[in-house]
Amino acid sequence: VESSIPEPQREAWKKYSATGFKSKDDFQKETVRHIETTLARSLFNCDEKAAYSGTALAFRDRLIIDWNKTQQRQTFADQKRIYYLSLEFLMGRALDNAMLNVGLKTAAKEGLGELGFRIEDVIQQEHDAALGNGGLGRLAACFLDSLASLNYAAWGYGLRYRYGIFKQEIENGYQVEIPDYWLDFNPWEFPRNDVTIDVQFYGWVNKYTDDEGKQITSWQDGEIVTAVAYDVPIPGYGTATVNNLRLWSSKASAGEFDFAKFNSGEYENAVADEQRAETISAVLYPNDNMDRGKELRLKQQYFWCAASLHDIIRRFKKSKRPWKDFPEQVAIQLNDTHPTLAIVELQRILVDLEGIEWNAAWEIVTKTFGYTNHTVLPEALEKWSVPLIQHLLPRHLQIIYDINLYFLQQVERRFPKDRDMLGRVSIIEESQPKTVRMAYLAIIGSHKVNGVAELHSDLIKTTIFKDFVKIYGPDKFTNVTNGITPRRWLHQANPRLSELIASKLGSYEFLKDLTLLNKLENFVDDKDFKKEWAEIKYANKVRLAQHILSATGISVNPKALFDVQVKRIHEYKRQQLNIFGVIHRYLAIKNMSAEERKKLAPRVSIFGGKAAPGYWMAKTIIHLVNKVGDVVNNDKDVGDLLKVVFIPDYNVSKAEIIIPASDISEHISTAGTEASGTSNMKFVLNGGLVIGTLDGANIEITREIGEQNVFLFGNLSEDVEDLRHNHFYGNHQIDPELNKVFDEIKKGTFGDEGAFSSLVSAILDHGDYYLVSDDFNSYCKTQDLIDETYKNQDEWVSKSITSVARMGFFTSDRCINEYADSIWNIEPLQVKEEAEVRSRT
Ligand code: OAK
Repeated sequence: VESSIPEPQREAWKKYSATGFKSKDDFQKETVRHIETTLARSLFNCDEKAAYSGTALAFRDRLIIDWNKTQQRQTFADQKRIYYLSLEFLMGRALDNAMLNVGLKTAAKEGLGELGFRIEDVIQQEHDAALGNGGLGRLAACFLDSLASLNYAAWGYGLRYRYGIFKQEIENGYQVEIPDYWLDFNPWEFPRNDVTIDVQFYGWVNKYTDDEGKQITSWQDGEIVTAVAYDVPIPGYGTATVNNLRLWSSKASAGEFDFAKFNSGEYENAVADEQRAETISAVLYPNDNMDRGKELRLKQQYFWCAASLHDIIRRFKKSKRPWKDFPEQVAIQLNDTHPTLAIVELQRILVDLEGIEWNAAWEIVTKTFGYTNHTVLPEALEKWSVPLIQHLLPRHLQIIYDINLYFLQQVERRFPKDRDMLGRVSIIEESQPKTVRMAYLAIIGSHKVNGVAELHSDLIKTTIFKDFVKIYGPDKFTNVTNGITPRRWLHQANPRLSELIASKLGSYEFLKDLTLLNKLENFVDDKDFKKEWAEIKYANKVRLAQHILSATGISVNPKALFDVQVKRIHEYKRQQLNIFGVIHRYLAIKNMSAEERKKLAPRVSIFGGKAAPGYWMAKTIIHLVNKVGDVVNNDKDVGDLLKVVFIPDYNVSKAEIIIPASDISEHISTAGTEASGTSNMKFVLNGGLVIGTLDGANIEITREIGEQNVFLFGNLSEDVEDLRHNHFYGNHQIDPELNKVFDEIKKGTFGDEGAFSSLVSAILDHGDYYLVSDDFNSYCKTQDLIDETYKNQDEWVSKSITSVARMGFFTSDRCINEYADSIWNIEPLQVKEEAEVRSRT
């Protein structure tokens, strides 16, 4: 390609081609230039916001150079690419990450200092990119970081929501939702106005025979909405790879914006059409682990799948390869069932538009897709109503029925005697109205299905998908235990700990190979090291205490044990168990003598997390936490012994402050309900200990770091069914200590008891589905054990160091390599520039 350009032109380009800054001076020059010209500000009106903008623009320029080169390199290499389709990418802030990944944070820090700014203040000006709800979206963000850091040729595809997850405020103890408009200044995205794809909705299916006698199926007369690409550069750590995250924004198609209407004076109608189109990518649905089945959500899903697939195919076609090579060039990973329509869309393109025979097309499809399941909760499994799909995507519904027909024929041949099997595994549920079971469609259309932690992967094979194991055999199902990126969750969030570790290990190489942490075990008895370790935790707690004071007005003692539970609020995650435990502790303190009180380790119970706006129980839990806080925090008998704090608006950038400051974090879901959990990994990697049930990745964390370093409690997942049964048939006694907690709530100690009656009666009257009462006693006893253990600080710090040393397995780098190996069949691209040493600080 390059040789087709005449020599003189090439020379001229090369001479002026951007190289990017490499020093403090160049960074300052670029930043000041952006502030003065791009932003039209000066020394005299440059506030922190402008300093952030200038810095971000300078780093953005720096990234673009490597980004362009990466894209060129990947095109020339002509190898297989990975496409990660996710409706959520919970990225958080980008600037700090960009600085660290290109190895120029120190230069920026000094440079900004000389210009009169503290780098921490500048970094904090950035608005979080909060295009996700929780675990699933944040996992996608960690994966992008690992894919780039490991030099895989990978693209993320998502939606460019105008509004991310809502901002949470607390008023009188209640959650209030505020829209998150985040695009006022976003230097990290590049609108590609020339990269557009027209997506069709509605219309009807025309089947006919053409003049040459060919059967034609055409989906026609639909409404067209245009997808416009916005690209976000994803830098790898310590490598020249900068991958791409492509987010689609919807707008009225040029044809659709009705100029006839416009000219005939129907201005408002013309504008209304335009707004309807733009609505598709306007807002992220704020439900975590919950399916709501809204028409606009289905529109979002198809819009995004269709745009992404057409884009992928356009790229594939440039290689001029035959269609059968498609799965050798393209691997598409479905992040849960949200992108399942991509399976149907690819089959439609191959059969209807490319004229490929059904079976040959279907082979291409199934070789291309992999499906990751992220939950077994029934209320989260997507089911779309057949009439809705019929209306919105008539051709796709036909194809779904055909896929189902061929699948069921195959099943019938294999299992002629199992008469119920067909009904059980059918993609179509014979309900009123009929629904499409998206998980079944995803399994049938993929070559691999994976869960996200060992227990979870076993559970999907033995419960919700067990018939499919019979049909396809066990090899189609696999496990890839989740991981987290140590760049953001150790190096960026906890720079002092990262530095201390590097000083002992001799380099920052552990950030690329996390198993190197195991060398820390050599220092578990090193007094000075332990002292520094403890000092860093303390400093992080001081920082969090400052945040708590400014966000809530509550003053907490950083010497107290910080007990943290931050995650989406959900009954299955059991924040109610935690707050009942806190009330139990409060009552115990009230009953203690002065002597006994002296012996107790002071504690701060910290909660954070958003409730879905329509999830009443979750909102009630938030309300109770805040009301308990009001009482406990103002009780003179209690003083510093117990504080209860709800940190508003938990998000990625708050997590970066909260996680490094925890002594104990809570991962206490009903066994078998939390697919993996990933914050458990982040807390342990930052030297916090955990209290947890034998659920999700807690089990593997325990295996890696040792049982003596984890506070486990509660019933096992294999007992859950029987326990629920006992509740149902009245064979169950409520723990007397828990009853005392309920009595206190009913007495009105925490305000109007009616406000919390639903929480109490879920347990007393409605079968206690999440088994709070079954686990309460063991939970409280384990909390007492934590109090005892914390008193021996020396032992505590040893546990902390040992645990960190053994966390190597939980890097998302390991996880991505497993996907590459067992699902995508792809190797990383060699990157020469990697030899160029980057300072990495
Ligand atoms: C969200 C919407 C639909 C289905 C699942 C989710 C989700 O966030 N699941 C979470 O995925 C994480 C990443 O795999 C897991 O760590 C969490 O346990 C799981 O709840």
